[in-house]
Amino acid sequence: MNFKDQLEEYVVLVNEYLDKYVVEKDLPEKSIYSAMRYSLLAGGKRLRPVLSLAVCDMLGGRREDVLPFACAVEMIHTYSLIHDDLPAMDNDDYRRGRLTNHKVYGEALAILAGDGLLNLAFELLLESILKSNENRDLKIRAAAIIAKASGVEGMIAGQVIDLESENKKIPSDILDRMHRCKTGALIKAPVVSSAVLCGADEDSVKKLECFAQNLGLAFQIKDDILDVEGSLEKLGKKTGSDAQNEKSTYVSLYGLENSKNMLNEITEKAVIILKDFGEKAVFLEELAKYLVNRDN
Ligand code: GRG
Repeated sequence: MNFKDQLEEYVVLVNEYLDKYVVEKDLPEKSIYSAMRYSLLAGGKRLRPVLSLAVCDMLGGRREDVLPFACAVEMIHTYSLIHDDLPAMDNDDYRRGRLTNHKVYGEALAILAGDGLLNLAFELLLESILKSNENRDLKIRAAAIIAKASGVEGMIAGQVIDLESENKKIPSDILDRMHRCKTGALIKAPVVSSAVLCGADEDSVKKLECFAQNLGLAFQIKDDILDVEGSLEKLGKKTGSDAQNEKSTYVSLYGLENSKNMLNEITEKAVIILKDFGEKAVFLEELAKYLVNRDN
């Protein structure tokens, strides 16, 4: 299968799973289901679950074992976007090509929709662990990786650094830490948790972790570039917000051209690591290159 068709196949699998897992309910509290689904099923690249599924296929694992973990990460990611867009955080009006959650449902319900998705993600992980005894230790290890990556040693740490570095120039080591935590942790988690679930040996897990670390960094550099060069129509969110909020970014620290060179170099590093996995890594290799040229 060619790259685009394979990518589409993964995205469809994820969308169908999420659509079935988070369903509308005719209950007095039905607005929470509507608010969660509004952001969860609003498109999005599904990069994180796609990474899980691609690692699974590369390692010869079972997709049905990995899919719940992959979708739990996407739910956590969507919660973080809903909260990140709130007036108390980045105060954004558009996300995934539509009005942000709080613009439609109000701030209070948007906070609860984020909380709801975060909780549902862990319900899904626990259900998957409790379902059978098979590979239970691996599933627990995978869930622990996801929990840590989304918590105060991962994504939330990055968000705190981000909030506290508005309107000031931060040194490059703090910028690296911020992005390793805020964006990198939730890109590394689906890769590493999938490798663990598929029973990969420690050496392969380490290599894939290193691949994901570089991919996460490259993804963030591209995100910073798109905030300068992208458009609302293609990105589905406002551009120029980093400059407006006086945020330190790779572009503000190193300039546009240097950032583009860094993006290429770091992507190349990620791709080289995949060589150890041979032919089977071709999708991940193409995905890394595709992300360099993405416009959303
Ligand atoms: C706990 C109140 C509270 C808030 C937490 C942790 C957090 C809010 C926000 C940080 C997460 C964040 C917004 C990171 C930015 C990462 C990033 C580049 C997001 C965009 O990811 P894409 O491009 O988006 O993959 P799509 O829409 O394609 O899924």
